Amino acid sequence: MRLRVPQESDFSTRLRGPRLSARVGVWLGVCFAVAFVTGLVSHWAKLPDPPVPVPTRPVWGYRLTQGLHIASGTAAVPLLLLKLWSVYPRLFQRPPRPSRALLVHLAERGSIALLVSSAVFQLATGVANIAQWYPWGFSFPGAHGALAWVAVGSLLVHVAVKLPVVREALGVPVDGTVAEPVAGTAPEGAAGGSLTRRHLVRSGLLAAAVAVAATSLGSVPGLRRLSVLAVRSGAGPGGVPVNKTAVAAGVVAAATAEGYRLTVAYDGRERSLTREDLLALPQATVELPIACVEGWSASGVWTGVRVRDLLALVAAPRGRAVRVESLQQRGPYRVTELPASYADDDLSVLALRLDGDPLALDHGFPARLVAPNRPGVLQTKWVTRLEVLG
Ligand SMILES: Nc1nc2c(c(=O)[nH]1)N[C@H]1C(S)=C(S)[C@@H](COP(=O)(O)O)O[C@H]1N2
Ligand SMILES: [Mo]
Repeated sequence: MRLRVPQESDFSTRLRGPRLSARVGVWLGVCFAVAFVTGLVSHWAKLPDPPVPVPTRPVWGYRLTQGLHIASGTAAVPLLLLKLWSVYPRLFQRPPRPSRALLVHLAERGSIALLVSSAVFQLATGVANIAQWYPWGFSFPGAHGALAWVAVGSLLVHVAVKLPVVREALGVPVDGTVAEPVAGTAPEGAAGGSLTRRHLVRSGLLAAAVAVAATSLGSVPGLRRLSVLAVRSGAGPGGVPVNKTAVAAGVVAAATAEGYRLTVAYDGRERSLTREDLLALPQATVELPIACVEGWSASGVWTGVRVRDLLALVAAPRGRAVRVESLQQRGPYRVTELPASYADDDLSVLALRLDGDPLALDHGFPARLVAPNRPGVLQTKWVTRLEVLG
């Protein structure tokens, strides 16, 4: 047998072709659009000083948008695999002879290469981030956020180039026997065998639904047990999962020390409070979710001192952002900035209790920030200093 490079026409299954690719592509486009928009929302919510304040209502806003972000990204994984399967014989297309047609061909191939590699990069890094596995040297949020623009940009170019083909393919029945009049593609007759294109599209959607259910339903109250592949779905103290533990953050000794103080500072004035002092101040009880960027979320009933009551102790004016500092010595989230809209909000508390019990060490004992409609990464645990910014 002689080995040779295959040609596009060697791939003879009649399932492949524009009618399949276009239909899978539409669903994939929906997933990428949802992921892109919710990703922008997340980026905005994490800005230390957003040009437009992030609304603090609804309190479950980030829970919804980030849940959608992870669900759409997860659904896109099987759909992207099906889409790549449906088009990969085109890798073996012979380029035209040197001419203007070759330049057009290379430009189109180049944009496809960019689209495929950025789409694979986005899904692969997203899944790795959920697993908290970082086999690379770059910052995940930075790279994932930048490549989102590449993916969406090359997706728009791809849709524009393919629009005539897509419209034609969507205009004919998915399994009809109408000849495929699109140049450069193998003819698509009725799909052979018992597997039809309709079955294939539905299988892709079913795989997407199963992937979402297996990973994301843990955040929907009452459905946690359906979420067999969810990360951190085992409920922690008070029904709220634990992300980074006190041991992993290296704060056990500092958080349990007699000498623990919360310091509130503004303009040279400082107040230092023990946990007992904090418990003696007027307490507020709020029901707010922890909504992690990784997609899981859980609601808790938190009791503690309103942030704005603490700021009043040093006579800080309203409308100021607050620097929130953790006992944690290392890590990107040991210091966060609480924009003014949150600092002023009735529902923003320095929580001392969860579900009526003293805060668990892993949930941020002696005190942790909980604010409405706020990304989980910024709900700082083991808080030791609040500094009102000038
Ligand atoms: N100091 C500190 N606070 C932190 C973190 C951290 O690593 N260090 N992780 C954040 C993240 S990513 C999330 S999702 C929430 C999780 O809170 P929980 O573990 O109480 O559920 O805490 C946030 N607060
Ligand atoms: Mo998180």
